[in-house]
Amino acid sequence: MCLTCGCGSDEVLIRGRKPLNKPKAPVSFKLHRVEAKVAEDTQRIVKLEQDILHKNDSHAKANRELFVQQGILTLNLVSSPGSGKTTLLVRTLQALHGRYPLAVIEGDQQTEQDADRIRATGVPAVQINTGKGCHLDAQMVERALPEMPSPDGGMLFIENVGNLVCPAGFDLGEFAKVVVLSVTEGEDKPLKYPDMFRAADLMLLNKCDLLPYLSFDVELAESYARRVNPNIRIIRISAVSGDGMDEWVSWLEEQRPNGS
Ligand SMILES: Nc1nc2c(ncn2[C@@H]2O[C@H](COP(=O)(O)OP(=O)(O)OP(=O)(O)O)[C@@H](O)[C@H]2O)c(=O)[nH]1
Ligand SMILES: [Mg+2]
Repeated sequence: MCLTCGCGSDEVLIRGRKPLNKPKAPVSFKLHRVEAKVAEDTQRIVKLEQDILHKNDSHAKANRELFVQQGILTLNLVSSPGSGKTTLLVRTLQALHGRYPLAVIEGDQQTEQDADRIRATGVPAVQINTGKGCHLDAQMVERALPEMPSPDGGMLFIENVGNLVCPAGFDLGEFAKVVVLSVTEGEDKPLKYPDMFRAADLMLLNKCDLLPYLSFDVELAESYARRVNPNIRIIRISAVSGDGMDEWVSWLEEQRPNGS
């Protein structure tokens, strides 16, 4: 259980254990007391998780209402650290600059480096540092919004903290989650971290320029993503070479409230 983020699970499964030796003595009274205490703690933790998610959902609802009112297409970019979210965003903003009002919220545990990279494109960016936190939540986004010009009628990109687990559970009020998987991470990530790929509408398979140097099997990775989420759309892309950028930009434009 991660109390920092409330992403704990009661579905923990430990595989490949040695068979347990049956205790010779009957189960002691002490063991019953330990079991009762564990059950009580589990109940308390589940309640805490429910409270955290309930509170998050009410802020997410308020954010979503605001985005709809102001005609802002908001995307939540999620991935492992280093898959290329900021590099992709910089290139995307360059492609969209001057066509729509744009803004970015950056999430990292520490530093303002990603927000600085975004600002260098001329697009306003607010950096949220989560400290020990491993994801953004809806209240953080709500607090960041008044700190920059609202991109009314345009697009707001939220780059989540690099983490393929916790951000899956937190609605920020976005229109859709976009998961970035880079080809250096291995094909198996959709199967190992299914919640994230299930929560996303689109997967950007990034760093495709590196494929000639790797043994990464693109079809296999895509079939794994579709196994956990049959409706996921996939775009092969490279933030460095620019391949796939046109398809990604078209996808973004199709998602706008008036679809252009
Ligand atoms: N070859 C190649 N490198 C890339 C591509 N996209 C990003 N990179 C490199 O990958 C590294 C990480 O990129 P970032 O954009 O900082 O990744 P990120 O997902 O924003 O990282 P965090 O914010 O730390 O989670 C940098 O060295 C980028 O230059 C790509 O398409 N191809
Ligand atoms: Mg980044």
